[in-house]
Amino acid sequence: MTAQTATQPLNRQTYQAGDPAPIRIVHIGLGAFHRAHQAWYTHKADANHEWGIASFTGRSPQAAETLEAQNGLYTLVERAEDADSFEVIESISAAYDGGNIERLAELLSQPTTAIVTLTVTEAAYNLGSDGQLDLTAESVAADAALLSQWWNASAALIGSSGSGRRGVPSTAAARLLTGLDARRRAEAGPIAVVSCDNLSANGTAARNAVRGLASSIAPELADWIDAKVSFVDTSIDRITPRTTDEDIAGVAAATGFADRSPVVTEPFHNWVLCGDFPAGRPAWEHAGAVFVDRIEHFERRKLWLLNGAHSLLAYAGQLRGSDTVAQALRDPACAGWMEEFWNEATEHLIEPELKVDEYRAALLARFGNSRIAHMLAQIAIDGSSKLRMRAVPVIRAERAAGRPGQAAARLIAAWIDYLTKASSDGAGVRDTEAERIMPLLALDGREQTAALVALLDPDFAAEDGIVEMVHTLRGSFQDQ
Ligand code: CS2
Repeated sequence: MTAQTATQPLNRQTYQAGDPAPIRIVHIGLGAFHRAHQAWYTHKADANHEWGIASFTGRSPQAAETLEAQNGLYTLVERAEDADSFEVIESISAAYDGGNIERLAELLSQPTTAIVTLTVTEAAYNLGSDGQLDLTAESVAADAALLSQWWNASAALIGSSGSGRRGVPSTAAARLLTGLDARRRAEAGPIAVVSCDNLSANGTAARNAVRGLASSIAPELADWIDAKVSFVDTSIDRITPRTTDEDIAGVAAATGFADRSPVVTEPFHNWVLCGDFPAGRPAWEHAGAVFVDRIEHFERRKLWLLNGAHSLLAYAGQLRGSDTVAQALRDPACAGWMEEFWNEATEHLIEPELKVDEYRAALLARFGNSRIAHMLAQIAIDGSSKLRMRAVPVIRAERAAGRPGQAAARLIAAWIDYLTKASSDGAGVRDTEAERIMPLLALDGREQTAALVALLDPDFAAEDGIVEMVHTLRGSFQDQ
């Protein structure tokens, strides 16, 4: 696509947007998905501009700097099979570097701040296979030591007595805990924390991460969290690939605004939420969000059918030479394995309101949208934490029903084959647990399979037949 000369930069003045809405939502994890999802829902639902978002980056400050230069505005490109449509999203009132914990604490100390949303990736919760915070993980241990030091100096994590305080916690849980402690001391009242990451029981996962850290520092912090923080469970869905330079040029050509940070996403969107918002919330239902009393079955449908299939295509597809989801789906072998995996998972998605047939048909169309270049390499990252949610539970459910769970085991086999290939051809292992994975890749044959299966679930390695089944499926991806 060739860009016409963009006529003007994008900001609240050039776009003639109103003043930013007052900040009532704090987000951690300013990335494309957040901007295609929670920020879009808020923009659509908040006609009176009452709910502004302050969005903090996860790691580097760059995304915040780019967005701040545009006063929080960006273009959302909805990419359908036949055409793009463009809309400027106005709900982000401010963007900050995630390391700016003083600002985070300041915002959470305000009683008007009602919600913290999170998109920090599955791996960033640092939970062990028992679902509890892994206090031995290097980043967690470092943050626990830092926060304990601050606490021991002044019985507070941040604030007036902070002179001489050094360092910034790196994990999302530690940053959030610092902000929550400021709220506790300001007596600013209860608040909702809403995880929007692809974890089953993501509200409990967020609680385990934050409360686990709190209780390692001081019991009163954990007690305050128990009394005042509502952890909301959600199932979130919108396929959002990384923005490319071509997308940036396309937005300039189509809109006349030189947006340096547009987001491209599919037309489909879904948000299911379950839990309390003690300090209020936007009417997200006006934008299509659904509030339910029971969410587990919706989570399972999304994590298994969409995300599980994504991971299967990511590993098997790349082993067979595909680069994108749409390409892998056009490969009959990959499409067949995906259907087999869906058939297994569907056995355990029995609630009629899940409308699994419709959901599967819609997924085929969504995955097949070849105008969305969803890179398999992007999906393949952090397989260890993803497969614990996407493959392990399906195998468990199948075995409880007296069947082997072979199609889900194939996903694990594809992951291991992909890892061995990536490490031997020099591409490297892109996984937060790479340091644990790398030595296992030096093992041979069945021993290697057993070790990697055990990394996903220690019980599996001990259970009769699972390692064997995975091992037999290995090496089968390139020959069909
Ligand atoms: C994907 C998800 O990268 C991945 O692991 O499976 O990001 C997926 O695209 C989203 O969950 C869709 O809602």
